[in-house]
Amino acid sequence: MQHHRAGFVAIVGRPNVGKSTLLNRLVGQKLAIVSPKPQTTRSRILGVITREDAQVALLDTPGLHAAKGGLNARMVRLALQTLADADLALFLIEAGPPAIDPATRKALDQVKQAHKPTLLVINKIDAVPRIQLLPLIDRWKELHPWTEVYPLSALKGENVEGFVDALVAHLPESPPMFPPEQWTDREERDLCSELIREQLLRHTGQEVPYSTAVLIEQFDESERERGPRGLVRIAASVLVERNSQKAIVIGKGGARLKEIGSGARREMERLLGTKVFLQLHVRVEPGWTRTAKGLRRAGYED
Ligand SMILES: Nc1nc2c(ncn2[C@@H]2O[C@H](COP(=O)(O)OP(=O)(O)OP(=O)(O)O)[C@@H](O)[C@H]2O)c(=O)[nH]1
Ligand SMILES: [Mg+2]
Repeated sequence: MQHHRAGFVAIVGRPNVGKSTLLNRLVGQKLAIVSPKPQTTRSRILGVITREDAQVALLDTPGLHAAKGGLNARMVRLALQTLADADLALFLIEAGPPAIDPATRKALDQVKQAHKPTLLVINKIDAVPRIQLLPLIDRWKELHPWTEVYPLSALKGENVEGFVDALVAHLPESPPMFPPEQWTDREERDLCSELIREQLLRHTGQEVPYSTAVLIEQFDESERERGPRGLVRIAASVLVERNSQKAIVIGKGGARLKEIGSGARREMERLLGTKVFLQLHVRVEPGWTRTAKGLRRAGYED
């Protein structure tokens, strides 16, 4: 009989390299929000793949970056802690020219210091000419004794087939850690709160996304099971740090907040499989990203 394998796999790398896109691709569900802006992911997100012979517990993490304190430092700590606790690590980079920037070099050093078996994943191969790939692989092979080097495109799904097999091969023999029906540790209300933050990232520029948090104030499912008339009522607060940011989020005559709300509502309806009635309210919480108390109030418990 074949032995069952199971373990935790940490997905780490610089911001924006496609870690969350890869998580979603592998789990086959939109679990982590994705955006073209760096520092999209703020927490550790579990996605479980269960098969007959194995269970892979993937952990998406915030991007590794130079952080001075507050929310950003907390995000980097969380990523490094997840790496330290994992059985196997995936270090994601973006395909491109072989030159390595100092920030990527620093992230590589952090991965080396973790002393974990690590697969190098070269993501976004759809975005570069094939001819660039071999020199890039050679360059990176010189830098670390990778368990394996795996070029793929998380967005397009190129070369993703077989990737889970590659992960399983490096996991310890172990019984499953989660019941087969469990695919995440996120509650629906957390996922909904993130869907609002995703729209905020999409509809606001510059510093605003980094100053926002979303708190679900009400998640009323009492009318959910009414068949075609089923409904979930959700009320959420959008926290910002300054009055000027509040004005930006609301927009002229409330136009931007309306767009954010309807975008988020559509995504929630897809997730929950029912109609959603969503109310958003913008609140100023001065400097919440910088103090422990502020972080707690914004739902980022340590
Ligand atoms: N062309 C291309 N774009 C990709 C690929 N994977 C991800 N992206 C894009 O890269 C951007 C960042 O993706 P995310 O998955 O949010 O990146 P992340 O590493 O989780 O970023 P943080 O959470 O900020 O650390 C998004 O615009 C994605 O659509 C890929 O394989 N090819
Ligand atoms: Mg992410």
